[in-house]
Amino acid sequence: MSKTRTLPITAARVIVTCPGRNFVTLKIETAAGSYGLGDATLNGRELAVASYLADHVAPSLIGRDAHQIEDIWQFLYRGAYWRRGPVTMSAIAAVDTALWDIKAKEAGMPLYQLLGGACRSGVRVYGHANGETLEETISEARRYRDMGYTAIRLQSGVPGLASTYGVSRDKMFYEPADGGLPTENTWSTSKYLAATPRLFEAARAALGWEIDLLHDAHHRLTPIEAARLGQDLEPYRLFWLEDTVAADNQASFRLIRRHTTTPLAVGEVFNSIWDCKQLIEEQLIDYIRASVGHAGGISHLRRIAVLADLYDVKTGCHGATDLSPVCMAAALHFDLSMPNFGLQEYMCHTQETDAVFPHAYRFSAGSLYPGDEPGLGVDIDEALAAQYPYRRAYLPVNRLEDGTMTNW
Ligand code: EZ4
Ligand code: CO
Repeated sequence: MSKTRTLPITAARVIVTCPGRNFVTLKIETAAGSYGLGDATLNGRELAVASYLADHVAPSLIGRDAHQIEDIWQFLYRGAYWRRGPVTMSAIAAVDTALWDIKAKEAGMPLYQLLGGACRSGVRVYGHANGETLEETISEARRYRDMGYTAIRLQSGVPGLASTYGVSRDKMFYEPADGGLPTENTWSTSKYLAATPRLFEAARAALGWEIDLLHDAHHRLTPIEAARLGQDLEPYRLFWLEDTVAADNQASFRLIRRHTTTPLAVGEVFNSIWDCKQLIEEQLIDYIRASVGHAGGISHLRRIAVLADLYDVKTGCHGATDLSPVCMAAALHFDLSMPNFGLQEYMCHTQETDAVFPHAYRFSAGSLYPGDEPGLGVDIDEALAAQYPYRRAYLPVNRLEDGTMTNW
């Protein structure tokens, strides 16, 4: 019997950089000279995770065996006493992702091979078409179709509202964290509910039925409003309707589900299996959108996906620009290896971001391919990263027209 080889962790460093937007990256180094990366970016709360990692997690990692991914996960989760929450779980996710990166590099394999191998040839993604007007949104959707996308999310300005979630000036890089202090937006559910079915009616007339269409309500509805929107959108056969309600109360999806056959997706803000256990077990959703970066890393997201598979729920990982290329690469290895993969969100990063995080993954004909480099296939150029210091940035907040705070 060969003796088990240990791989002591020698360093765990947090790198904060802002190549157009803020990213927090954990770099774990081993005694063998190998290293791994994990994304620890939590949009608008970046430095909280950076401190959690640098001040509390990193000192306790030194000397541990980098190969013991599950044990380290349990050590960080159970050992903190204080469980779950986005800051904690983003920090654990970064450690977990970096350790999987190391293990795959040590094995000389792309990560998806260690996770069981590819279940499909590539990872189908959806792009984001958006515009101030319905016409502009549809012409953006045509542009995405011309780029090869086979699934497109449509978000449009709402007549009577000055700004809407998902609509941006820069058409390739939607960046909601737009202010050194939170921007105040105004919201009207009745205006939105009137405009949205018209958008999809026009989209089907213009784009036909071959393309998959998606939409994100960004947590702004009550369950009965969500049920109404789901019904009104049924004729347009959405691939999914995302985040209709804030899912704090998982049972609230029973009401939505009772009334509509529009497929439901939720979970980009979830950080553990406990946020979606009831949603999955009662088959109240069709796609679970939890991400590697916010839901405890590859190890924990696999648990969620395995549970989901028992109930015919597929994965639909969050993949907005605030998830770094490290997280995107991790998502692709995960997606490729899971039997119940559904669809992956993909928003390109800026050239500045791609330069800081050189990566092997590539887009082709509507899908992403993680590449075959050992590990995640993504690196960080630390010298370049250091040229982009952190800039405080906040997500917007939202008020009803009478001034009441509501969900953004
Ligand atoms: O608003 O990631 O589906 N994607 C989304 C995103 C979220 C941002 C918040 O940081 O809802 O655009
Ligand atoms: Co969303």
